[in-house]
Amino acid sequence: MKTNTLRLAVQKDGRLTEETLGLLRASGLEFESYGRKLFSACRNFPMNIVYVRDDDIPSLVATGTVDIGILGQNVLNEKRAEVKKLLNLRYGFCTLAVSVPKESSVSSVSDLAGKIIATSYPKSAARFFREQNINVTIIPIEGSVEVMPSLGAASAIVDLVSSGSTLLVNDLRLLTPIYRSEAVLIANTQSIRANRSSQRIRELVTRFKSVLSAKNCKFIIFTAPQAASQKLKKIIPSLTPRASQAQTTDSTLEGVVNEEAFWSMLGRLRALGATNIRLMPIENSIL
Ligand code: PRT
Ligand code: ZN
Repeated sequence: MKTNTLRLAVQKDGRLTEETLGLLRASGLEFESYGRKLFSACRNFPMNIVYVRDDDIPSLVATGTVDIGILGQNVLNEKRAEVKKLLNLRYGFCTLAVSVPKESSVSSVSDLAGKIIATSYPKSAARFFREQNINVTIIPIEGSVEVMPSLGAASAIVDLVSSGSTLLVNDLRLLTPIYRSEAVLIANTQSIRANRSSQRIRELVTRFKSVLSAKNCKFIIFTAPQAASQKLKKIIPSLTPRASQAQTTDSTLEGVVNEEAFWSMLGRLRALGATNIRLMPIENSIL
C-alpha cells in the first residue's frame, strides 16, 4: 500500500458493506472488491479501500492508520473517538432504542429503575439512563441481546431497531428511542488539514454529495400544450422547454423532479395535457 495514497476504511462484511461499495462505485471509483482480503486499490483515484470490522473504524481513523472511514453513527456514538464527521450518507438507517417484553408492566423508562438492561451498546445505554436520572444495572452482551428478557436475564434491552421484526419475533415492544443512526463518513482530524490528503478528501466529499443529491431526483421529459406551460411550471419549477422546437401548439418540457413527489403530481400533469411522460435516472447532480 503506497503511503501517499488516501486510505478509507469500510466494513468488511456486514449490513453496510454493499451500500458502501455501491456509493463508492456510483461516485466513479473503480476497484475490485471480490475476496476483500485486506484492501483494494482504486484504479482511477489515489485511494486504498481497507476492509475491517466496523467496531475498529473509529480508532483506525482517530489514530491516523486510515484517513477516512464509513460506519454507522451508532458505532461512533458508542466509541466516542476523536474524529471529524464529514457527511451523513443516507443509508443504514436504524434507531437505538429501549425495548421491553410485550407483556411487561413497564410503561415508561422510569419504571426500569433498579432493573437489569442487556445491551451491546453499554456506553450509549449508560449515558441515556444517566441523563434520565434512572439507576439501572447494564450488562454488556455481544450478540442475541433480544433473547435476554425471555431468558430472565434482563427486564429490558437497548438495541438497534430497523424494521421492528426482531422485536416482533421475540415478543418485545419498543419503549423509547434513544437516537437515530445512519451511515456516516468520518475523517482523521490531521488528514483533513494535511496537504497530502485534504484536497482528495474534499473531492471525495463532493463526489458523495453529488451522488446523494441525485439519488432521489429523476430527470423528467414530456409533451404538453404550450398554453399549459405556466401552470405546469407551478407544479415543477425546474421545467424548461427543449431548445429549437418546431412551431406547434405542443412543446417538449424537461426538468428535475423528486421521485416520491412525482407520483403524487402525475394526475395534475395529465389533467393539464402532459403526454409521453418519461422519467430517467440522474447519475450525478453537482450543484
Ligand atoms: O462484523 P462487524 O463487527 O463489522 O459487523 P456487526 O455485526 O457489528 O454489524 P452489522 O453488519 O450487523 O451492522 C452494521 C451497521 O448497520 C450497524 O452498526 C448499524 O449502523 C447498521 N444497521 C442498520 C443495523 C441495523 N440496521 C439493524 N437492524 N445494525 C444492526 N441491526 C440489527 C439489530 O442489532 C437487531 O439485531 O438487526 C436487528 C433488528 O433489525 P430489525 O429489522 O428486525 O428491526
Ligand atoms: Zn461490529
